[in-house]
Amino acid sequence: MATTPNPPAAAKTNRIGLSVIDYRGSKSTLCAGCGHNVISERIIDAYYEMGIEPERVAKLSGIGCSSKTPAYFMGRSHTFNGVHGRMPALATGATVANHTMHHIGVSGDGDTASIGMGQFAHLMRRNLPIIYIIEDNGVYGLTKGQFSATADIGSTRKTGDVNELPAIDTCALAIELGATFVARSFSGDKKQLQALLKAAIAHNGTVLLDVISPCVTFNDHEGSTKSYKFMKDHEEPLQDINFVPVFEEINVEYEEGSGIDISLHDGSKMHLTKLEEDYDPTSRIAALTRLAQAHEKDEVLTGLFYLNPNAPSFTDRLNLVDRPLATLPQEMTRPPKDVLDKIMEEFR
Ligand SMILES: Cc1ncc(C[n+]2csc(CCOP(=O)(O)OP(=O)(O)O)c2C)c(N)n1
Ligand code: SF4
Ligand SMILES: [Mg+2]
Repeated sequence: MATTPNPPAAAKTNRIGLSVIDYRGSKSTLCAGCGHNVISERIIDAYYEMGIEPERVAKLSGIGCSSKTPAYFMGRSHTFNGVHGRMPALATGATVANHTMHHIGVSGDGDTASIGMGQFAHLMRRNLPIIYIIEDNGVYGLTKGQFSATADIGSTRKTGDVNELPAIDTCALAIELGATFVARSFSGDKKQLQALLKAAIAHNGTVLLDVISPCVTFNDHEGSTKSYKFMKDHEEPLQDINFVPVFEEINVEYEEGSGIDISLHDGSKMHLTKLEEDYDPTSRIAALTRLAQAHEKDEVLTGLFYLNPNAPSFTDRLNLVDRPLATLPQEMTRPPKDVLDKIMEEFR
């Protein structure tokens, strides 16, 4: 007897009716196994799960393998791939021009901590509302694996050369400079990275997310401190992070005193189960002290180091109107003729 085939299962959709395919980009041209590809996957999942319209997202980047990745996620979003180290200037302009969009900047450790350092510092001190991701592999991948400024002292290249300069800790710097959500993760830590990205989307202010992202071609060997093996052996998570978006009910019950809850700008919540007693991520001093201790102990600390959900962002301080500046009519953007005439009179 002929049987009727089952109809194909409907694709799963998020709260705005889109499927995860709607958040994908072009096929990656990066090396197979590159940590950057995994981060793109997490970004796709995070925006899909948060139900953000892709058309409401602007992606900014500089130059490097990492800076190429915005082409590989959210193909329906807006993208500007700029000059090496200049993503922050682009991001500042784009954010001020239309702060009703979600802005995400992707940079590399070279793009940020070498040529882009000046721009990075000023973006952090302004608390611009943007997610700034550093895909951190300790090398300039695109130009064939020179040490970057985040390479740890004593780490070796494949050729055996030893890095003799101390690393710049971009997280410590970001906290010092004024960023209001500062975290480090590892491309191989799916749960932690996903929770941090979703919380980052809910935050109003600068999110600096440094993600250790091994370069399988130039920096994944014995002796490297940014390899998959080194990270698997040395990652020290500060907390177990659970994120509950504002549109979902909290259905996980936590034992009293098992951690801390933090409310984010949009009403979403983070529950941090402490793996270290007494760590307070709302204290800048605690964060800077703990990062300094991690350096002394050669630990690769990950997790949420610092969060201030209440500080005004750059666009709050500017008191911008809630619409793109380019759509404002002339009557709102220039003084009327009689006022201009009066000013001109004063110069006669
Ligand atoms: C003004 C300028 N200087 C130098 C370069 C060469 N360059 C291209 S990418 C890059 C470094 C990229 O390293 P990183 O940001 O860590 O990205 P990765 O490739 O490791 O992801 C350099 C030095 C350039 N493109 N432009
Ligand atoms: S060279 Fe390194 S950073 Fe660049 S795509 Fe290949 S693995 Fe990734
Ligand atoms: Mg790099």
